[in-house]
Amino acid sequence: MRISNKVLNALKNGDPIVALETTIITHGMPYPQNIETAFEVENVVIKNGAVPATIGILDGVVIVGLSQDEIEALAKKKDIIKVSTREIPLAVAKGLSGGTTVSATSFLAEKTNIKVFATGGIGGVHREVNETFDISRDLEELAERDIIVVSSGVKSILDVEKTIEYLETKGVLVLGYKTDEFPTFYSRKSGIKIDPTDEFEVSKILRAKKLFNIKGSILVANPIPEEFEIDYNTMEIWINEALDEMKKVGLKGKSVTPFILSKIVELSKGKSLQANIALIKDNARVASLISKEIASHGLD
Ligand code: PSU
Ligand code: MN
Repeated sequence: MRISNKVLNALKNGDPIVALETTIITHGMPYPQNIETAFEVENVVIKNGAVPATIGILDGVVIVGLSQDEIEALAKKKDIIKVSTREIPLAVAKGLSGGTTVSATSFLAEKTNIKVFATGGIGGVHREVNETFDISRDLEELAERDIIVVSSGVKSILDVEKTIEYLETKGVLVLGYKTDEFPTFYSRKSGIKIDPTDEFEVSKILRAKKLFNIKGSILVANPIPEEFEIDYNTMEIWINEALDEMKKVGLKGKSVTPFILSKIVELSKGKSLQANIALIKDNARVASLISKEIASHGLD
């Protein structure tokens, strides 16, 4: 495992750091928007006064704080694997390259002592869970880790209500960033009420959590900026079409989410991609504000 000098310095000085995942680059977006977005997201973090730590695996080496060249190499590589926590040792042992999912990135960020992580959407309970058993490792990992994840909620390709229930069972606190409604990625709405919060309160909650030694991550759900929101019903049509296509192809397991994502980009003629880029940049901004607030007060 290698930690970049920039991230090492920030850790030593107690500067705010924001972890970023790479499955979004390797499996979540097409080339070249994936690389452009990765760089733009890092710039948003820097502009908002924090240090970006993009995490991924290159030729069997886990890297916390990928350089621009390394991000580019990752985005262009063939045979790149999607790495959730269970695949970290596999990639290391085989010398493989991989994009780390929310689960693997949370695991590695916590190992490095990074407290805040920004992503687009986390994985969750799939709509046909009764038949498929498909529940993302992300949910278990968030329960076992102690990190703050900023995401735009979860995509409505998932069963949103079941995902929220699951997070409750597993002890993951779900809060809305300046909203009392859980967002569903492309849409700011879901009809599901949650407690609203802001960066000041999140940093206080973290200190209280430490006081009582309560484990489990906090999911801060930040709704997509209004101007990029996609109408819920239009999205529903595209999602159902993508799910039908998936069933026809007979896909299962870890290729399900990447397949649906790329299908929706196709069906929406790129509109979903623009939304995806806008929301992850805004999540990086909110994560930076939270990490700055935590860094300025400490955790004791
Ligand atoms: N949802 C998105 N974009 C993504 C992902 C999820 O809108 O890129 C990625 C994330 O890396 C997430 C992973 O951790 O997919 C979840 O995969 P699965 O559903 O197979 O657990
Ligand atoms: Mn799955």
